[in-house]
Amino acid sequence: MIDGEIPSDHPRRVSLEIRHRIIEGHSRDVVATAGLLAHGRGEAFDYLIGEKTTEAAQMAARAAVAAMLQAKRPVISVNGNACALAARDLVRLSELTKAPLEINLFYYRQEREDAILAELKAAGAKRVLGTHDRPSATIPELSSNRRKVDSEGIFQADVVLVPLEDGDRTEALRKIGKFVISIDLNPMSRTAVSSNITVVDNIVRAMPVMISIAEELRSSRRDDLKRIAFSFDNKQNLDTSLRVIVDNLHENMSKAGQHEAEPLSDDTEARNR
Ligand code: PTJ
Repeated sequence: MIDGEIPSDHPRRVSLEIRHRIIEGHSRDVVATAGLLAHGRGEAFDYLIGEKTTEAAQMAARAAVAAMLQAKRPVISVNGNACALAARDLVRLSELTKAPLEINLFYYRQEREDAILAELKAAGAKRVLGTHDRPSATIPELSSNRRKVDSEGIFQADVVLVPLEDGDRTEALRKIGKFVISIDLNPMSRTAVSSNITVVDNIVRAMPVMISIAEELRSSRRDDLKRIAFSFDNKQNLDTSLRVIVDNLHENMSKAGQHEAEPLSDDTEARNR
């Protein structure tokens, strides 16, 4: 699909192009059917947040990268949506932070695992954990497919980055003592609320930000990284992100109010009838 069908001056071009990446990912088995719906929810929150990386997200990304760089065994969990939207960036962040990529799917099918593995390899990944031929362990707190994790990956990890995650899994990872970082456009989701650090941003924008922070911080001292990571206040971060949404809504309400107050010309009145 479909480049030619989105005019270059279309006001929603960027959002539509991202959407098409998800649709194409679905046609290649990378994205689950439910992933299309999850993306729609993300789009709605992206609209509310203003479709840009907020200052709060920038600070969360910094704390997140510091947490990954100071970790002894960081891991990046990859699902279908994350892979379709950010495969190359996931590989690059994995290299910079020495956090292996682990495929972990809610809607598991062997075809999807194969498709995601192929996509990550094509994006430059040399080693991918979580495939069916690897040693696995289970997270007892979880009943979904995601309870199965790689014995050398999430099972042993101290810090786990879970972009676009469902709430149960984040809570389960916290229960077994993992430090969880998520990327989630919805600051009210269970994932956002139960993570140690939530980057409230679109994964498409958040990943390049995290990569450039990783390039900047990667030779920092461990003590400094720890200070950045563990002094982060996620509750305040989520409150600030919600505040951005509320302010955007207020701004739009006052714009709508101005339109209402403008008298209609005769032409407009006739058209609206
Ligand atoms: O590939 P699988 O089988 O592991 O399934 C992946 C999905 C995403 C379908 C699964 O994890 C799921 O159902 O997730 P949820 O519970 O719908 O949560 C996804 C969260 O990601 C929601 O809070 C969305 O707002 C958010 N989200 C969606 N798109 C983006 C996003 N956050 C950041 N960037 C996005 N592009």
